Amino acid sequence: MLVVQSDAHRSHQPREIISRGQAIPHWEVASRADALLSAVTTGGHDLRPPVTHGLGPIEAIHDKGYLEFLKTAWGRWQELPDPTPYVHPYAQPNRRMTGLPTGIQGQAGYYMATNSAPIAEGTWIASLASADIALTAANALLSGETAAYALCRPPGHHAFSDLAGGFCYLNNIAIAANHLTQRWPQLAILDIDVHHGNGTQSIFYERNDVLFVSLHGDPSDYFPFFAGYADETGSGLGANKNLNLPLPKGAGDAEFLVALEVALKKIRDHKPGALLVSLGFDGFEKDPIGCLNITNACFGEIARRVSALELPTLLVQEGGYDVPSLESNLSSFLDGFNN
Ligand code: Q9C
Ligand code: ZN
Repeated sequence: MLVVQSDAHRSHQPREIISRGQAIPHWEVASRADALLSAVTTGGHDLRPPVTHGLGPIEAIHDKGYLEFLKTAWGRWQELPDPTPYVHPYAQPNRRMTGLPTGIQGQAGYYMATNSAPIAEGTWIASLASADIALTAANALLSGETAAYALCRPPGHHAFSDLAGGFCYLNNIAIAANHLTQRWPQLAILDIDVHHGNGTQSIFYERNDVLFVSLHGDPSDYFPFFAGYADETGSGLGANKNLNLPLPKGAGDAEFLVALEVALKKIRDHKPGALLVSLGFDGFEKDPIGCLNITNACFGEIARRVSALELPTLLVQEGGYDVPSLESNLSSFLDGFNN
């Protein structure tokens, strides 16, 4: 399979996130990409670097003020008294107040939905490269490849048009999907990361061209908490073009595969010209922040069923935090996809 990857992600090394009021080491680390790359090299896949696409396709999805914030936040933060090397939000807007402040401290809260997407010195550069990886892999489908894997880091599915969150800054899969609508007027996104793809859902919620289907841990007691419920089905033109399949905490292969069949039927009925997959391995049984019990073999079975749709398919890397098992989980998926 054609794989797009780059080393640019290394400039994004935020040290910690705030979890339950405590600073803990960040889960989304550079060694994740090394482990995923090992699977690609041992599998003998065809590696290529990303091509720079500029801001055009990114501005088609993201708010201008948000992009300006991401680009300048770290430098502006350094001008605060006693600056820290990572931008973290302090006060955030909510149901009762939503004004847009001018200062960096207030803007950090305005543009960051969670305490788990800090901005390091190289976050902007790495995020741009990650979006370019998805776009370059998308272009491979335009040139006739039947499948491509975008080894994106940082991940993207929790990023909204104007919000970073949950380890994500730019929504790589949304940027790539929007780019592909020039060629395929009907697309589908299947999100199998253990967390609901709240950013992606929001971006396409009122569109009828891009169907969004997500399998994830039940958000009633799991991140991202405020979206991912079964009654979120799309609105306006997008009515009935959003499907959430929340799974109970601890669900395993059998329950996941039953939900996957429901997802695949919804996708077939939409008649997409191509498919994009938000590929997370954090549903794995040993994932340190997961809530499901998916086995290594099941990732291969998921891939076999997805590839049986026989659609041009773009695989976009999202989460997966048990670093020692990432290589074998990606290998299982890529092997299943090719069989
Ligand atoms: N105690 C992705 O998988 N919550 N993002 C972490 C740790 C945030 C996951 C809490 C999880 C975000 C792309
Ligand atoms: Zn995740």
